[in-house]
Amino acid sequence: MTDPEQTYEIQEVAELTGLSSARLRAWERRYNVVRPERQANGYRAYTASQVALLRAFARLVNAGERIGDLAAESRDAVLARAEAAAGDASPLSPLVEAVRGYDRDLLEALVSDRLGRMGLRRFAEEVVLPLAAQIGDLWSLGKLPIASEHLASEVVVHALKGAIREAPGEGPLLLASGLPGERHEWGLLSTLAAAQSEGWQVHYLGTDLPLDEVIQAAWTLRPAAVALSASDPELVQRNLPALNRFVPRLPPGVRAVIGGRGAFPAGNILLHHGFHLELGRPAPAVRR
Ligand code: B12
Repeated sequence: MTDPEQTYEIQEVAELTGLSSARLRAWERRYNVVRPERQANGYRAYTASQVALLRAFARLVNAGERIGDLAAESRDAVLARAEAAAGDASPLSPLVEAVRGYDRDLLEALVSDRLGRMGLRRFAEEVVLPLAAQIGDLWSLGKLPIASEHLASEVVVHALKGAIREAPGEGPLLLASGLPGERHEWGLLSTLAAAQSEGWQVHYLGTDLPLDEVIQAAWTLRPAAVALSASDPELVQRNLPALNRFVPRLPPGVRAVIGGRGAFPAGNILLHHGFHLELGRPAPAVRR
């Protein structure tokens, strides 16, 4: 789930931490909070564990601490305090503890409780997405074994799929799938949860699906839109020849949408080939 080779540019880090690029540069210059390597083109290349550390700093600064004081502390002390602060305040901490303890029964019970109380859309936005970030951070910092992440994925993905299927909706049909080679489902399923609450009728085909299969399903099911998800820009590059031919091969009038963090670097090319980058609200005119 985390790739030690994977690096992030400063705009991505700004998005992931909520710290502006200017602030990231200032913290590096004045306090040496993290010192990213430089790519051949001179751009900063942050590792996943540096991003996790910056998130810990950001959390404590948002809680009123001063960056100058924090920078003087050891990194382990900052991480421990950020984690404790998150644990005290966060409604997620019981879930994280269940993940850490490999306690599947408890995790399932907590997930089903949150889903029941919050409804699918809020559950996706307020539990699933922050939990993904927290689990990703813990893993990057070597504080969570892969088996714990797998347990979390099993439970969260199962809950999202079940809830989407339980209330299928009656609006225009939205077919969805992850690109060939894609294994991440949390982001797409959370997006589908939001789409469903806006009136789409969602049909999730699964992830890592050949694009020909998606086209074939579209001809059979005649959706109003098809949504593809890609977490990694390299995956988009690899699939680019098939993506470039994708939209004209769909039945006429079907809106093709591609999203996920991997889609944006190739955004202009994808737009040029007929993709939309936002799902949008279902137009009543295309309701079935
Ligand atoms: C769980 C997990 C896994 C699980 C996934 C299981 C499952 N069934 O989903 C497994 C173990 C399979 C996995 C594998 C890997 N993972 Co992983 N994984 C995660 C983790 C912890 C959470 C899952 C996740 O999907 N998160 C991302 C979601 C929440 O965000 P998102 O996809 O961007 O989606 C948002 C938007 O983009 C949008 N969106 C998404 N799709 C779509 C589609 C449309 C149409 C629209 C409109 C919007 C939209 O909706 C979401 C809400 O805003 C994250 C950590 C984290 N911080 O999130 C890492 C993470 C995603 N993984 C990562 C990596 C590097 C990998 C591996 C390459 C590791 C490896 N060396 O093998 C492999 C790749 C496998 C593959 N081929 O896809 C990196 C990705 C870095 C990047 N590319 O930017 C992350 C961020 C961890 C990190 N910090 O390095 N992983």
